[in-house]
Amino acid sequence: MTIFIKNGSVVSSTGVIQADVLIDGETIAAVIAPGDTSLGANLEATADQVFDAQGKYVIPGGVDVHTHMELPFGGTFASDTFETGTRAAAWGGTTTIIDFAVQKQGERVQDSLAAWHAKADGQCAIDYGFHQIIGGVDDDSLKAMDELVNEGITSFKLFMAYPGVFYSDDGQILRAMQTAANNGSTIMMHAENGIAIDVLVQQALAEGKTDPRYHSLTRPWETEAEATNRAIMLAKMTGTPLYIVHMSAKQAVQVVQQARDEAWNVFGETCPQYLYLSLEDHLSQPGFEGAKWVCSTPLRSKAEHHQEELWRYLRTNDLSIVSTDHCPFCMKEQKELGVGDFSKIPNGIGSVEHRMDLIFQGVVDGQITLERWVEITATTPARMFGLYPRKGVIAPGSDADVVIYDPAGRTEIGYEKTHHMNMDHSAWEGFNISGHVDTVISRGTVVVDNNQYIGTKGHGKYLKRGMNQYLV
Ligand code: DUC
Ligand code: ZN
Ligand code: ZN
Repeated sequence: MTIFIKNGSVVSSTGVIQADVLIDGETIAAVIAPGDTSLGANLEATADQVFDAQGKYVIPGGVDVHTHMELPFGGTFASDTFETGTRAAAWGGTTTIIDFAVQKQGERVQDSLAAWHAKADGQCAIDYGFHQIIGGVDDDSLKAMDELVNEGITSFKLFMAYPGVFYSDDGQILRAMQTAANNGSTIMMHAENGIAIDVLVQQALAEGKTDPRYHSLTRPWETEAEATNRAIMLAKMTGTPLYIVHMSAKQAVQVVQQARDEAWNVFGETCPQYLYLSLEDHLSQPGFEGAKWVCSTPLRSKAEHHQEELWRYLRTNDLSIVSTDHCPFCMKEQKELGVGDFSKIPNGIGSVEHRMDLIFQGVVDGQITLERWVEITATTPARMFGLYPRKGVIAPGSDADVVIYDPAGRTEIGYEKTHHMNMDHSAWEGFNISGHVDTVISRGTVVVDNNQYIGTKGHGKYLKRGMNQYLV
């Protein structure tokens, strides 16, 4: 099967060129400049399928390195399965996800990984890999980290938040970081001071402050900045690369910036919700509506100008990646668990379908360049998590994960409109994007075209990953 994409503007992290793209089987066969007939003059005529991308961008499929399909959380499970979540991702131009296998205290890491394979294998519409959450750092789980690296799981997430659930203390973090430094893997950190947050939460509840907005007010920016600094210093002691997930506070990113200025291997990630949504406009909506936007780290105050600063840090590469932290919960029977007590609202927002569009809007708004859009949503995620150049770039030999994106199109995001995630609402209701995902190709198979999903469950393959390619 060959596919010929003609007349498009092929976008990479380093530039935009007019070129045709030839796909042969599952990989990119050639990127052909206008007038270059060295591969034959008649490629279009002999191709099995032809797309005319005149006036459109041809980009590598999105790589979302932070999703939580079926995550057990707060007495329930994230509402997307690997089947529904990866289908929604495909709709939105994402062709690779990396999800988190979850080990809790007392569980064998290898068993938790097997459980994640059991959930995902044979279910996915697009390719997928795993990070491993270590929720119980002990001799056995540290040993397992070495084993997993040999199986292509090269990143481990620890939590400084959620005491009694996923939380690791500083000694545990240090030991896990020493192990990672030794085996070459990357530590991913949920950097919030969970011990302090728990005190603030109990005090708020005792004062009758139960509405969803108190979720943010009990997780002030200091709890994120303090934990970020502590994580960086612990990582510095061990020499392990450190990737701070879902950053929302500008003060915390400033700490990352300082470490990067020292050429330490510290990297920051943010998510679309922190670039667009706020405490005032979303989390503070009347009644229980704000529960839709309860996630951690929390949405922050618009008045404090975090959003502008996060965009700026994306331009300066102090934030390297935008992923979603896709963790969807329905209002009914899930978010509702926290009626009358914000601390019982399951934490998470569903965005896996909308990341490429939402960040393209940043290009339209002049926040980032076209090249930077591709870099922070596809190329850097692939390089940071050992998938490059198989993923994240349109180049001969790379997997044929390609999106044809129409900058003249429109995408009206909303539950009744573009929504394919397994949720009963959209956190992005009413967002209108100046751009549209027209065609999505996953490893040489067209999975979305003409506003139709034509992919199949089980097409997506498990990805064994290499090491972080950004280390200095
Ligand atoms: N944050 C969320 O919003 N959901 C799941 C876990 C997390 O860290
Ligand atoms: Zn987290
Ligand atoms: Zn997460």
